Formats: sequence, structure tokens, C-alpha cells
Amino acid sequence: MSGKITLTMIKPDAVQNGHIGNILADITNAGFKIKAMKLTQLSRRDAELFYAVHKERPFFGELVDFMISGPIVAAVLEKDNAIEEFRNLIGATNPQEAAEGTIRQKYAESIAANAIHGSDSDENAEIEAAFHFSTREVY
Ligand code: IDP
Repeated sequence: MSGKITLTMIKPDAVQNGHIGNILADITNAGFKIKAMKLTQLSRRDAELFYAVHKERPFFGELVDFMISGPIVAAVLEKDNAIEEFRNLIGATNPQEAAEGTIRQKYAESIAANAIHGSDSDENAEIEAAFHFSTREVY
């Protein structure tokens, strides 16, 4: 079994469309514990740093513009096998390909405005949690 934490962001589209409550309910009903959480807004520099791994991709500019377009909810979540379990809960990157009942299938608008982020590895979960939260803010 791999690690116990993942980092999520409820993205600006889902916050703007009033889905915070429903998404948090899906997350906790799936057995994740919230270890840290905040409503915040990324600066351009924050978003460029967070998504630096994608900086050569053609959609990088669109992704950064979208991620800074409004507030987000960042959270550290805990569950056994957190990365895989959470990526199963949120569904495929493109909501048109996301399985029935997944968060992206239910709440996302498009492949860019796709409602929610989930870390893709244990190592990145630690890096992304530290990006958003100090150790004192993780319970
Ligand atoms: P993931 O979030 O499902 O792990 P990644 O491939 O890591 O998907 O892409 C990061 C984010 O970049 C996606 O969640 C989405 O917001 C955005 N993105 C991915 N592919 C595209 C695209 O083809 N056009 C626009 N935005 C994209």
C-alpha cells in the first residue's frame, strides 16, 4: 500500500459554480479525512510554480490564467492508498471521459476547467501540501 495523503484543490470553476459543499461531501463520504483546508487565491507566480512541470505544454498559459481566475479551496486529505483512491474519485482529466459518478463527471466544465486537482504521486503530494500549508496548519 502506498502513502496516506494527497493534496486537492477545488478549482475556480467549481468554487464559482457553488460546488464546494457537494464536492467536500463526496470527498468525506468516500472516506477521506480533511487534515488541512483553506479558501485562497493563487497569484500568477504561485500557479506557474505549482504547474511548473507542465510549462512546456501548449495549454500552460491557459491553465495558469484559469487557476488564478478566482478563489480555490486547497486541502490535504488522508486515506490509505490516497493518491490512487482520490484519482479514482475525481475521474479522468477530460470530464467527457470521466466515469459516471466521479467528481469531474458531475461538476467539471471542460478539460481545462475540470473542477478539481489531485496529486499524481506520493512525492508530489508532500511537495504540494508544503506549497499550500505550513506544518502547523496540517492536523
Ligand atoms: P490531472 O489534473 O488529471 O493530473 P494533468 O495532465 O496533470 O491532469 O494536467 C493538469 C491540468 O492541466 C488538468 O487538470 C487541466 O486543468 C489542465 N489541462 C490538461 N490538459 C489540458 C488541455 O489539453 N487543455 C487545457 N487544459 C488542460
